[in-house]
Amino acid sequence: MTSFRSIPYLLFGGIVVFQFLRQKATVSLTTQKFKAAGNCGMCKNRIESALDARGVNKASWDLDSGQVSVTFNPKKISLDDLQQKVADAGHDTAKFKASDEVYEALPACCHYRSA
Ligand SMILES: [Cu+2]
Repeated sequence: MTSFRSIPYLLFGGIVVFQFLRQKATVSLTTQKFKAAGNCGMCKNRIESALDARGVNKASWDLDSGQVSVTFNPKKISLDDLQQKVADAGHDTAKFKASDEVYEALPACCHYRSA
């Protein structure tokens, strides 16, 4: 039988469940920008493919500004993870540098580092 003493617990439990459902319902997407080095349309495709990942809603790289604009769910993937993916594909970002090995393997037209 439900006694008065259990009411605070029921309320607390109700709040926990409510907050949980509310979090589930609100898919909080964020759009962030970061610099990524590149030269051409092939770079654009490579950068955007690298960002085709779980938690990413859309991503585009602008050739003129060298800026990536990415819309993602921060609960599923972090901005650092995204920058790391781009660096892994061969493109230096604001935060991470591509390894020389990956960079050298890019087609000549994509070599954005000055000699
Ligand atoms: Cu390129």
